[in-house]
Amino acid sequence: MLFGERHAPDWVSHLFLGILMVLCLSVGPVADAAAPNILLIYTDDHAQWAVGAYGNQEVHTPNMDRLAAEGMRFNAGFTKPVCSPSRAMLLTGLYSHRVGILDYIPYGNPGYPGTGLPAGTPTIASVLKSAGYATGLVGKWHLGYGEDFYPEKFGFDYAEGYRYVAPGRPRVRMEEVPFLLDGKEVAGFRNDPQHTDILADRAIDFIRKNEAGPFFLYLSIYLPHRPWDAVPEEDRAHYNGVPLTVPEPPAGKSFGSQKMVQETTRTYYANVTCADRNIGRVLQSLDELGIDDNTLVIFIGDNGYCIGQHGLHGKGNATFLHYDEDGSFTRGLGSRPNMFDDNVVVPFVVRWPGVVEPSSTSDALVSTIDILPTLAEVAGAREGAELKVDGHSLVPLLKQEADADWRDAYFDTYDMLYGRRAHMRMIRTDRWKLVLYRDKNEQPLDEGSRHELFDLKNDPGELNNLYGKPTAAAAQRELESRLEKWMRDAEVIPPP
Ligand SMILES: [Ca+2]
Repeated sequence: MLFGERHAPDWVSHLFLGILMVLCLSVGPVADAAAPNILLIYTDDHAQWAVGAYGNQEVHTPNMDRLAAEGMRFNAGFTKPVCSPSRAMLLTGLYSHRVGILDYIPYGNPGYPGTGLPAGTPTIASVLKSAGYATGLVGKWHLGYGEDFYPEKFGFDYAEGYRYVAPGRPRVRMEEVPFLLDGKEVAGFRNDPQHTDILADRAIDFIRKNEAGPFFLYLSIYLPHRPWDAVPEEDRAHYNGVPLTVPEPPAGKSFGSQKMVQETTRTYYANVTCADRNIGRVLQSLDELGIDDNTLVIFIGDNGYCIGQHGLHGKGNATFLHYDEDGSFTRGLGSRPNMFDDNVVVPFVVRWPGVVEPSSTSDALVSTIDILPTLAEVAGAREGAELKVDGHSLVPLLKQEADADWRDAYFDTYDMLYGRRAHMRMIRTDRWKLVLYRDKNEQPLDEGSRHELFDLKNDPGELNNLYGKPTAAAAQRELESRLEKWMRDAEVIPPP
């Protein structure tokens, strides 16, 4: 050995210093040593009523319940009632109309081509990356198909498990779009009963590789979105032969078969439980690595779901629930665009050890648009703090600060573009919900009877429409005025 470590000449240490400085410059900012890891879990089409921690005694969700027991459960966490706009809001902190994503993004629809997150849009991933985080996506993306919309273009160092359209690939049917997994295209992945287990394996692998932290992992689980066949038997076993509580049909209506509503609910719960079991595996990996105390975990559903509530099956673009005599679900009764709470208020839980009081709850009106500013603050990300977003940091609520100033009304839109068209504009307070149906030029429809006003204090099920009724006239006037003002302020744009 020419140079012992203790006797290295000065030029060697200078050389090393130089190399270190170059390395520091090339890897970008170094994260604050105290910045926690962030695990953001997003389930798909997951109703708040299908989580034990929200009072359902029949669904088996011990791991979601654990997160609520160790963290804060938000009872009024809002999002969009369908996939793509919900994901746009979550990742950008903006109302989704600001990035041109109004409804779910279908693949290959000639009337709606090239839709996705606009190039250069800052996201949670790009903000945290700028603060020195390793960033990863495992699972569903649904913010555009093809090269222009790869997650890597929006701040993710690593992404897999999403529908992947290779450069130059000819258009194929939606069902035939392959998934990217381990650098390879995988056909039919979504129909593999093990697919959620495989995604959890990949998530655990990412966590292990980045255990030194800080990391941001967006674990976007495909369940309990249909198709519902792709679930291992062990997850179904919780419900075999167990009678389940299901909604009654609305007065004067029939579901055709109450037994089938039970069967549908049973299958849905099995999918929820598969998601839950795999969330448990990922949480356990944090425990085993000893980094659970330094990892902030957020669990949210991307939109809610109805199986019989309001006589519907589905979400913001739900169809009327009815089974034919042979037991098959019929769509012949048409769709019902809506912004019912069952579809826009979702499971919303934050576990942040040492900061959030275990088993705490909040009734504040919060939203997925609040997640980016929250995480920017938690990570000390300067870029995030300077971004103009629609949401607000949840940190004062999470710390239960007595003087936390919070919104007293939540506003949002949903534009249903496929099947039936509908353009809904909503204001929701603790007590009231007003939904105005606009035409494409932002004028109220002539048939004002479609508008909805619900007194949630006396009618939490949103069954009794008070719009135009003299008893609610004062509330209606005030809500309409606030909603009109918000629409101007938030630049709600006419749909295409
Ligand atoms: Ca969804």
